Amino acid sequence: MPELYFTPLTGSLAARIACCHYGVDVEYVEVDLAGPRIRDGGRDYREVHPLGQVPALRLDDGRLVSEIPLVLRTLARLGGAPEPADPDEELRWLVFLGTEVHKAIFRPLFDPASNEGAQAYARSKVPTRFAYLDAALTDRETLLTELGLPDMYLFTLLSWTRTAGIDLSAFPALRAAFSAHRERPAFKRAFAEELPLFQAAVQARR
Ligand SMILES: N[C@@H](CCC(=O)N[C@@H](CS)C(=O)NCC(=O)O)C(=O)O
Repeated sequence: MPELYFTPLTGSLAARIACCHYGVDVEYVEVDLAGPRIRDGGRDYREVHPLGQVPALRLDDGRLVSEIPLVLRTLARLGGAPEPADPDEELRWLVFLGTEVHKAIFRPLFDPASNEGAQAYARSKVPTRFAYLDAALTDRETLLTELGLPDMYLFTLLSWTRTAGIDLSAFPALRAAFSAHRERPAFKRAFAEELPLFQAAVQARR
């Protein structure tokens, strides 16, 4: 069975949503990013992924798949999902979310090594990036013509907005898509599975 290395409620949540949505059986292996260590047994996670980042997916043939766009696409294929109707559009959204939103906005806001200047820079990017997403979602709830991988990644990123102090009220379509995703069974289940793990990890750090 493939192994999915994850840390609760981080970017790897998108991968768990994909597993739930496409019915992919994986063994979940929890990583404490502070080490980074594999929580059970304490092995240095960099032996698995030299960058120490989650998600990472160990396939049955031993290959390690990393980078959220590829991890998600690989999980969709493992689950037997049809290829996307417009693969370029899927790639465009996954890369946009990874670079313009995940790394440009949330990383500087959450990284303990960040500073006020980096955080102000990240916040300055919110209006244009979120307005761009809002415009794309104005007459539909999904970034592609149907529910797909970009929505799983977007939901994951939006689940951090409250903690990051980002107000979604100026982006009604984005907020509506977020609310709709929250009710979808796979999204709901993945979040519900990770929340107690997240709370336990926070507790263990105290
Ligand atoms: N480019 C990577 C970024 C993944 C990423 O930033 N994951 C975060 C959790 S949300 C992480 O592992 N942070 C720890 C680190 O970067 O050292 C991807 O797409 O998978």
